[in-house]
Amino acid sequence: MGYICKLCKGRAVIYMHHHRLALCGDCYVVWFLKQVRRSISEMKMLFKGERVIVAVSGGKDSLSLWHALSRLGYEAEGLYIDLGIGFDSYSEKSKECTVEFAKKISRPLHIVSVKESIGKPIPALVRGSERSPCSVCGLVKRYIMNRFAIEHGFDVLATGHNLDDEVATLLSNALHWQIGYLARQSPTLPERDGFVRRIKPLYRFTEKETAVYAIINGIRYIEDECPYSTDATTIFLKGILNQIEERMPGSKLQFYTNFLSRARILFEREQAQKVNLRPCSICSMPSAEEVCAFCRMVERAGGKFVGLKVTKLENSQTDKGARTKDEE
Ligand code: Q46
Ligand code: ZN
Repeated sequence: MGYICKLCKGRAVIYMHHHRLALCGDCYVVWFLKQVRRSISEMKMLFKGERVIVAVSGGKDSLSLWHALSRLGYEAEGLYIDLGIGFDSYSEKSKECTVEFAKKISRPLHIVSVKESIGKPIPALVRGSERSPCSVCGLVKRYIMNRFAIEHGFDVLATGHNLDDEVATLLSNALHWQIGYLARQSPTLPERDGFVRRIKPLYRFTEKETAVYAIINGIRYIEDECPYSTDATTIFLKGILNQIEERMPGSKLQFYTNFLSRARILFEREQAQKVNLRPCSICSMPSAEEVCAFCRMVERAGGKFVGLKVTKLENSQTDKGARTKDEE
């Protein structure tokens, strides 16, 4: 590509226009980890002695996040939700990548099966619901992640959302002026009754940057897109945001970080009085209504929640933390 690493003067593997920074593979990994550490500390994501669970999907973002947290010394465990999406064996392939990675870094992996827990996999729930596939899937994943973390004594739930995900969500929420969502969009969502703290330590990295981190570290991840993602609005919005970024480098990061530092508080204030949570009359998880959205959707789709069905792979720790490709 012709760029020289700014730190060691070696051959650069990435040039980040918005940071005006070119780095070689080794320096990039060091820089990436430093940025993750900075986000964790600045956004008050994790504190000493807390138990953290990483939601992993087999994709580049979540596996890179688990790798980075391990490299930084956090003894994070993994949670994989088997959605049962069978087209192109999507779920099978993503599970395979996750199980392989968990073994590689010798960390415990918990697997929750949607089909066993609710009686139906995601495609069947989608057919029985009037929501869009991603809305059903998102609702199920959020519910399972939070419920699992609470039932298993984790303090913090980490997800691999990157800058592109966050900016696309921000734009979508702003287009519809979804005040409630805007008030809650943050890299750190503090814990409150019935909810563990949720954190997004990769929120400053673009998709390309997490992919480069995964590739340099020899992480095998699922490259196929979820078959339902083809009609997702998010992909459309990401395309538009990439065009804006091309013309005005740095726009995505600025849009999001300025929202966090200057605008979010206004929506938060506006929303503060309005949310009144109580236990769902069916499952007892916190809900804004008598019956929570998850229980309503499951009932409508003809499923039945029988409790989380979890399989745990111990992957006993023989090595310390995750290693980079070069260290293997
Ligand atoms: S898995 Fe689920 Fe995503 Fe597939 S159905 Fe949509 S939400 S696209 S991250
Ligand atoms: Zn409920």
